[in-house]
Amino acid sequence: PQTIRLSDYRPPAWRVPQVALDFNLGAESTRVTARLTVERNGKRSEPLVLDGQGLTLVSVKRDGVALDVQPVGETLTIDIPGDSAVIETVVDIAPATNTRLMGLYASGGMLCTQCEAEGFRRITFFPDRPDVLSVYDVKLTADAALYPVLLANGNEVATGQLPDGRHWAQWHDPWPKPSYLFAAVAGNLSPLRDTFVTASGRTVDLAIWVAADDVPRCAHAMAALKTSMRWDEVNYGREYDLDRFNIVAVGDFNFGAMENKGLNIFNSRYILADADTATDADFDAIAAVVAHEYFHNWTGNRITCRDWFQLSLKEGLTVFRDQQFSADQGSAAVRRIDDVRMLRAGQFPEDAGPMAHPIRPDSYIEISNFYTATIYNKGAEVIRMMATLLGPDGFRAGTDLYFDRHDGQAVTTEDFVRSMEDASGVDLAQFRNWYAQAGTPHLDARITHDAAARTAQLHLSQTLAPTPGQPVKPVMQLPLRVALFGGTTGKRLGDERLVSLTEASATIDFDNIDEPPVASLNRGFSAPIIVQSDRSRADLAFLSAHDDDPFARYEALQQLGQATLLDSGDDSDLVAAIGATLNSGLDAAFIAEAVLLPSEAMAGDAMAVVDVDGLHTRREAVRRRIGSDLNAQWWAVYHANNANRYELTPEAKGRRRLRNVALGYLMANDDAEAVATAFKQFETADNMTDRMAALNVLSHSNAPERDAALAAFHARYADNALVLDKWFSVQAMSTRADTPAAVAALMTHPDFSYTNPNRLRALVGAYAANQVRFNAADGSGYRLVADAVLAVDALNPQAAARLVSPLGRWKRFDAARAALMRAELERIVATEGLSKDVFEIASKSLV
Ligand code: B3K
Ligand code: ZN
Repeated sequence: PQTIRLSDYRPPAWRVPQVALDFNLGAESTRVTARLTVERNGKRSEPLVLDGQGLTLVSVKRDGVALDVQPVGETLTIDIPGDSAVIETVVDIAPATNTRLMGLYASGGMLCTQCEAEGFRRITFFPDRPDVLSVYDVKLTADAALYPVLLANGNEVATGQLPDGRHWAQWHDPWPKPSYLFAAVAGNLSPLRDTFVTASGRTVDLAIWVAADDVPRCAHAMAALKTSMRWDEVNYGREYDLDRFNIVAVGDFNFGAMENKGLNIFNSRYILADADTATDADFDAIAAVVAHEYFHNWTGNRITCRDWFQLSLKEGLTVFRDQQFSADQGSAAVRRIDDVRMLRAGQFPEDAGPMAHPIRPDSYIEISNFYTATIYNKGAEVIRMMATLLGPDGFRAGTDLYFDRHDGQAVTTEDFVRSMEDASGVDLAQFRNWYAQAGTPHLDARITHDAAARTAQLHLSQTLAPTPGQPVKPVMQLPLRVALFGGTTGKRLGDERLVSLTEASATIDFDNIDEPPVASLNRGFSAPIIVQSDRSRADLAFLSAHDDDPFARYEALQQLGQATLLDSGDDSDLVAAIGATLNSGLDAAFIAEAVLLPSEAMAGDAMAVVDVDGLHTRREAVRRRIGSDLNAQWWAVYHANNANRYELTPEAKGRRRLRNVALGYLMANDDAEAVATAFKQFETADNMTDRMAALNVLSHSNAPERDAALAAFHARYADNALVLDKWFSVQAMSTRADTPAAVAALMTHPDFSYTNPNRLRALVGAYAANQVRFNAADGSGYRLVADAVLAVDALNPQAAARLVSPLGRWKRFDAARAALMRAELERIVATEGLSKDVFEIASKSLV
């Protein structure tokens, strides 16, 4: 397969200011007639080259005259003598057999589209690239009984009935957009409706479209939509720009959701929620994804990407915006902890592995493989660092200038950075390395104290290891929030400082330091880096009790936990620090996160070679010790946070979380009272958070209540696909030794399906994240995942490719496991007819 390079970018030879699409819809066969008004872009003499994939071409006309042309491979080339023309193509497509879920496909009786990044070419012939912006007129015609609702981007301008039982709707989107933002839906759907009055007083009709039974489960998503619309007006000065905003939820969807202009299409897991079926984490994720897609209306749609190498222009910025939004809705500290946990779990391993790429990559084989934690989550960290360096006013001036300057354009990350610089006067020359460099910088920090001179010196030095294709690294600019605490008084010594480290090493001086200081470093996780310091276990325990930055306080306890997992020594200081945190009187949601041990994956990332079994044994032993030494405290926490009535407030969510963390520690020793308590909670819970938490702790247990709970859960939710996903996941993530066999059996369960991406991720994706059981020494986990990759690749390459990366981590493991993982990667690469999606990840993983 061909490698696409950023350095080969050229502007399009033809522009397409107008598009008229006419869909004659049917699940088995849909006819698409497209009329493109094309104009030569400058003086280039090239023909018009249109992309098309899997289309059956019926006819082509140029200015009304039939042409005798045929596609070659995946392009259709049309000669145009003058500087403009109207090109009309007619094609047939087959939604019902479209298992890739790209282009127009069928899901649960409805027809819907997914175009980003390159799905529009599976609907019609088109220059399917983000720098071609067009105004769309779309007519949808379909059977009125099967598809009573017909939706497309923008505003509905006309509808009508046909004598044969079919009907039609005509939609117009006044905002020029790239083809990846096109959307259409036909289905038997019911709306939850609402309205929103914008800052300038326009009323917007809002609707969330789902199956009739699901309408009551849309209220939370609707509330989140309205909150995010207001939030974007207040915080970024961005108002919605159409009279309608539609959201459709579908059961078969390759990722979370899609920001199509005025017609967002969502994976139903990010829309549907009620107390009985969704956990607190689900509710939070729904609000975050609804906000994210809404925020794309400005960061992505009004200003879009010039080419797909610029993907982080819209994704990093929009993730940053949704993180800020979520931080404003509840505990900002806990939200930051979640964001960093996700970055460390998903992005740091990527940055340290074979697929490491900068947030602005230089090349790709398949763009779908680059919707990564690096582009999204590290991309958001890069925006956050600029916000830190510019300060709130400078950053807002920067985004204002960006919206002003580039509205209606398809631009680059460089355009964004220049707006930031021009508006604030801050020089970001060195900072730009963050866009071009892969890898996670390491920072070494040591503190020295001169008691006589009453000064302290913080010695900092940074390194960035080579990554594939980038053997030599430049010095990065690291914005570091630091503070010192007095080791005797426990008080902060002076103000927090923002240090901008621009050299390989530097010493920062502090005056008036009268007691031995302990350094609080990278507070708020101000830079997405790995910090190594000479702080002792006592220093970390001290910070976990005294640091006044909540993230740093959490981090101190996590680092103490990490140190405990990595050495076999005494763990009583950790137990004491956790006990003290439980008694700190801090917010329950914060305590719940702080007292959790780092995951096995997190601890493994810090080892030269991951010791799969040793780490599991050690972590379980530490957990049992925390569970038994603090037994009385855990019971007290468990009972003190027992609500008698379910509420969805931040306080109630925090109490549920802490109570369920306590239940986890109580279950660490599998004692009878804890098992009985968990089972009772499972049976009597009035909400999914508590029911699922109980099922989760039971899933690791050998008690008979475990199987009883799993059976009851399945029976209760047999008709709810989203809840059944949880039933699959909880078994795939069990630490029990029989999990590999259990997962193999679940692969043949009647409710398992290779074609539904949620179900696939719930079972196979969850299993691949179960460090101790996926990495079973006999290689059975690797074989199971590789078999799944090959089975799914024939149906849905994007979904298959996502499952390959766990195998690509072989360098991190012992020689025996590495050989087994490589053997599976080799088997995948040798398979005939492999998609380029899977080929790219598997072949790069072998290097
Ligand atoms: N922009 C979409 C992602 C599309 C993924 C294509 N492979 C969702 C989002 O980031 O909002
Ligand atoms: Zn996005």
